[in-house]
Amino acid sequence: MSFPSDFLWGAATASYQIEGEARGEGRGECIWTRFSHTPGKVANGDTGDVADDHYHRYPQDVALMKDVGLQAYRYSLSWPRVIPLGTGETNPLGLDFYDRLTDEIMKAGIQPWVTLYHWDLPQVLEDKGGWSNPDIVGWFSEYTELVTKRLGDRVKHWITLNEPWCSASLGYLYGVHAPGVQDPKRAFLAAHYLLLSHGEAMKIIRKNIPDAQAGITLNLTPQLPATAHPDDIRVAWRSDGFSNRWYLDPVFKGQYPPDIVEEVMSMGGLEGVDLTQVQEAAQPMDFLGINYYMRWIHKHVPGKPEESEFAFPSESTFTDMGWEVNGKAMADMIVRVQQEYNPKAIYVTENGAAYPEPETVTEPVLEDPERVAFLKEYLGAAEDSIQRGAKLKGYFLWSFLDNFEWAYGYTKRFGITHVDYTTQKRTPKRSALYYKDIIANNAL
Ligand code: IFM
Repeated sequence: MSFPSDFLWGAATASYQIEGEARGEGRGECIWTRFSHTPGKVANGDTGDVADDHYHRYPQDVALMKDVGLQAYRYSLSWPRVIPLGTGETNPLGLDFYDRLTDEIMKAGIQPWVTLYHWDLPQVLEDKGGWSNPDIVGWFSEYTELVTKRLGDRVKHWITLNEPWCSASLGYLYGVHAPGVQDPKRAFLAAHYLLLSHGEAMKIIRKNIPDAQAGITLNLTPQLPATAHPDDIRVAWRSDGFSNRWYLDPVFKGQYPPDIVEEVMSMGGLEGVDLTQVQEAAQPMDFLGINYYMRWIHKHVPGKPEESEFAFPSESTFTDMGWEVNGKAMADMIVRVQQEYNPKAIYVTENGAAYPEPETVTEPVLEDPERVAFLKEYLGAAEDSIQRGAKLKGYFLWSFLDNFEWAYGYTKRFGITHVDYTTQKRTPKRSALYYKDIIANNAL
């Protein structure tokens, strides 16, 4: 099974999950520093203070990427590392770090793909309301101006936001991610100002880097009915509205999905907000990034119109996150997005799996047969989506390194490279060698 000759093979990480040096080198406090240092919020009390110590070890990590043959590397910039207080004074040490990292990546012959925001909001901005404060559109624009001017001579691929559903819903509705707020009104405001910030950032990228390719990354999750029962179909479509269409419709059509808006307004969400503002989110994009991890299958709960239970087939298998392994559902989602929204190009900007693995490895290669099988299934699905007409142009595996998995701390390992958090030793997993072969052959 081979891929188009220009198919791009990459891997992804994010600043707070790997960099470490979270409290030094002039970096400002971010919401994840505050959240992870709050007892009870993260498994084992883990924090990103040290993480993979990538801030100091990046030359070694980039050399490992080169060994695997990565053609592109998606990393994120830490806003509080470059503007410690969110706005105003910049941190030269932070800007120098991203210069050095970008140069190292390019020296290795790897294309740099930068995400502007992968969840490490400066804490001082959260203290002023964070993503639910309309002023954040201006704050984010200031940050975008700074980093696009600084790196735009070298970085030509930009992603504005990573998974705004997670920032808004996990951060402000369920409270399981930083800043740990549980307030539906703030969650809908956060989603709104994330979308507007994306729109402004797109304009700034275009202005400062005319030859840039830019887009947004959404985590898209098929929400499927368990049966043809109208109530199963209804609850599944409602979930699709909240998790997928709430972001797809604004960035492609400049409006919220009408069925969901009605429900949100009736709950008092977005009260007093001019909803037509969301037209600004629909800036022309060169690509859509899709982060794909799982599907949900909904069975309605009699008498509770808004609730559903998850109903997976008995033969389903699951990763260490409890996420079902089902490559076909990813292909279906990519094809659906192509057909319904017609993006110019699609990249899978994250896909991968966590499986239980030891803290310490003594062998030269750690065997991870489940991840190898996972990759085989999902890359087969990626190829299938191309056959079915999707303009899928590349795939970024999540993740290059084991890392800080948010509220799960270091208990979940997604890497194709094992990290021993005591010694910081890196060990390739079999999946890294498997991926290397696929890249070298441009085929499964
Ligand atoms: O680790 C995360 C990443 O930061 C965002 N997408 C999902 C990954 C796995 O949970």
